[in-house]
Amino acid sequence: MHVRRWTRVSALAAAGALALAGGSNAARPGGTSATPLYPDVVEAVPDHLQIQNDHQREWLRFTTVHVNIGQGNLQIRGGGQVAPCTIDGIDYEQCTVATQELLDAAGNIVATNPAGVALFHPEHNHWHQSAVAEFQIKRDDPVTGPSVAVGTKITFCFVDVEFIGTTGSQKKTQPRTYWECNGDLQGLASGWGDSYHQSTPLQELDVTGLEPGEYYLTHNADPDNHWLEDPEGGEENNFTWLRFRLERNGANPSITPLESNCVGTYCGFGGNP
Ligand SMILES: [Ca+2]
Ligand SMILES: [Ca+2]
Ligand SMILES: [Cu+2]
Repeated sequence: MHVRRWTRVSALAAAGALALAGGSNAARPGGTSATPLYPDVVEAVPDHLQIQNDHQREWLRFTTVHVNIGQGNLQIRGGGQVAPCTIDGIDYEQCTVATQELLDAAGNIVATNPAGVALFHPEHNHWHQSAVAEFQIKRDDPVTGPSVAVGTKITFCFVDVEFIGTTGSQKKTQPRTYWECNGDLQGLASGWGDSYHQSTPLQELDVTGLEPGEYYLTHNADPDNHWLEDPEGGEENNFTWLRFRLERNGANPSITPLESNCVGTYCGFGGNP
């Protein structure tokens, strides 16, 4: 996997630049009649659920897949400056301003949108986008039930890994477009999914001592709304859940997936090895 390291510029100047990430990076006013094609990010049903024991803790590990079912690519460009930052309570040495670029059918950039911060992730050794999804385990009800485990919003390198269409002609019109975990340009093309296997560091929630019973593993894509998605429902379909049973019959707890609220052909894309 390609890794690009940035030279850190003056920490003070860059920190000032990064502080702008919150809101002043305003969308470019039109000036063109071109219509953007919007991405629409959704979560496949998490798969490969498994309990791992590590240093007296029990971790629920799972594979996640983000899928772009929209007409347009999700394209994110880094800001150029690199400086330390803190995201959701975690300090990172190298961060850069991220900007979503909306493309028209011809591939021209017709609008931009502030997309938070991208960071160099030392454990994965490549660049990630921040707040890609948030995972929780809930009891009783997937929306209103009490949380029994809450993960830090996950950060992720976007690349096109799995094509969700079924025919070769579909693939010709939706080609693989993004394949490097760069800080300066990442994305998820229309019709493509990107996965992190459950063996990847941080694909986990702490379930130490959780009593036997049924629970919901919930996934919320784009929890900080960094990305403009399809105005026709694309912002409303980001929440999915999987109900599962946890049993403790031996030394190690076991997990049985039960059902999900996910509908659509993309739901099963967590199942690849
Ligand atoms: Ca969506
Ligand atoms: Ca969004
Ligand atoms: Cu990574």
